[in-house]
Amino acid sequence: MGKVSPRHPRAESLRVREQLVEGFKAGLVVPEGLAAHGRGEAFDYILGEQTTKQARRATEAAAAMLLLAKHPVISVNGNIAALVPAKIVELAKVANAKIEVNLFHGSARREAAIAKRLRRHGAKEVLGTERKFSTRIKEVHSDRRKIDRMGIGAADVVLVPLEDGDRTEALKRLGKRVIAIDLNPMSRTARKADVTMVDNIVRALPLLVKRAKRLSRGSKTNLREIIRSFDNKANLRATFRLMLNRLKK
Ligand code: PTJ
Repeated sequence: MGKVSPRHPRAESLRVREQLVEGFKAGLVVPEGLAAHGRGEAFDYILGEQTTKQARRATEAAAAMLLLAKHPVISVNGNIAALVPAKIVELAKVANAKIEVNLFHGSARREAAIAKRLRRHGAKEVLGTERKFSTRIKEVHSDRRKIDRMGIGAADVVLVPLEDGDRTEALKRLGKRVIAIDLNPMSRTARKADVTMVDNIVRALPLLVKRAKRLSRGSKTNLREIIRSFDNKANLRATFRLMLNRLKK
């Protein structure tokens, strides 16, 4: 890892930053992505930089929802492609999901670079880069309105790691179920999603893959029961209380 010793007390956090900077230099990440990561880090610090009980519960529900979906789609942006490309590909295989590049700061060049990175990690198909399948959701007021007809357009469940609230609301209006990964439990995305994993994507994705693998060996009745008994709002409130308690201490 670059110039930072693995014995540095903040080695893991610094390693993730380095990975993101490398992604920036490789043309995957936008400068805004670095700022967004910094905001995430602040929330992660308050959470103790660990996966909480609430995040585990949400991850279980997210895995169940992906496995029960008819057309699950994983939406990928620059930060995700830089930090967890292999896990995205693994999750797509386990959940039989499609992968779609969908960017807030749209750019054909970056779309191609992200798709290439995912393919290098074993993705057979990456949607969101071909004009002929491209369509628009007018409810979205950013470049993210451009979606793939075969991907998010046809999806019943969409996983949106690192999201802006605008699209989550639009996807909900279109009748889709949304799974979000966002370290900010107060964000519009976190509040509007059906399942919100308040966790760092570098921990959340590996755990989601593990849970999906385990649950895929069980029954559909069990998956339905996991979703039925999960209350996203209550889970978010519990996460927020945990953060407040940590701040008080
Ligand atoms: O690659 P693009 O063009 O799609 O752009 C990506 C960014 C991240 C710049 C874009 O999606 C954006 O502007 O996002 P926001 O609106 O800043 O929201 C990002 C959210 O993700 C914030 O609530 C952060 O707290 C959260 N976040 C940042 N890093 C992480 C994170 N959540 C989980 N894990 C992280 N590592």
